[in-house]
Amino acid sequence: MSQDPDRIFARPLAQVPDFAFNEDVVRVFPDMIKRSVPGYPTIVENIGVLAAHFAQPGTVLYDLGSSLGAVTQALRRHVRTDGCRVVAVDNSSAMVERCRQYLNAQDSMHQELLPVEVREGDILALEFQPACVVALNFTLQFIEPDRRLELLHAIRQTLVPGGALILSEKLRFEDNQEHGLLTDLHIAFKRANGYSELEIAQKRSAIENVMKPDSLEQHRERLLAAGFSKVVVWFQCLNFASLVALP
Ligand code: GEK
Repeated sequence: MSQDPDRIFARPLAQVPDFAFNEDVVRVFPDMIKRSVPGYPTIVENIGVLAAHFAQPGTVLYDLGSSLGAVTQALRRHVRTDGCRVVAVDNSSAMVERCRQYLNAQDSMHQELLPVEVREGDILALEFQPACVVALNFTLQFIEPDRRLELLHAIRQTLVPGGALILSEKLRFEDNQEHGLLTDLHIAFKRANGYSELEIAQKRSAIENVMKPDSLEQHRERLLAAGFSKVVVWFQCLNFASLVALP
């Protein structure tokens, strides 16, 4: 499978359209997310490690907003618990189609992996089965802000005792100086990964209407309001963090 370099915003665009998870993005997605999200490979691999800790026999592990299934693959590398299965859900048909190809490739190279089902659909409309692990890896920030609590509530309801939600997000900061510094450092990270000033500026304008980050305080409050009992930050790099929320 091709792993094309991300050049989507390399040329000046007369009008920058809103960012969409279409075929052009799917083609470059592994390169794009690695060069844009500090800590992404570490987060993905360790979601597998964390999931193995929380896994409970006979339950489901969900990868919500699965894109190309990087988290699903990590779950299948690390979790060996009896009777578990993985359900990956994304509402981009281009992502789902390519994700299935990646998972077929994983199946052809490894034995005894957890069974997996990739569904095309809206995670807001999902009928959940009892789950031990739900991963929202950089997905909640793309959900309409006024639907986020409802989704977290549904996840809380579906988690079995001993399970966990793993939530990774880009953060905004309530302190202006902290927000400004971490934003500048994130731009430096992207520059160091080969993105030009034009690419950085055009990507920012494409994404600002579709991706709405919250602060850590908002996440904590909302998770507690959804019925979670404990929220722990297990990873942060610049303005990107991953949390574990316990039922
Ligand atoms: C990874 N988790 O590589 N229902 C289903 N999918 C959705 C919805 C929705 N309502 N809204 C957005 N998506 C992945 C990365 S990317 C994050 C996740 C990023 C999907 C959308 O189609 C996209 O594939 C994914 O959520 C967000 O670990 O690109 O920054």
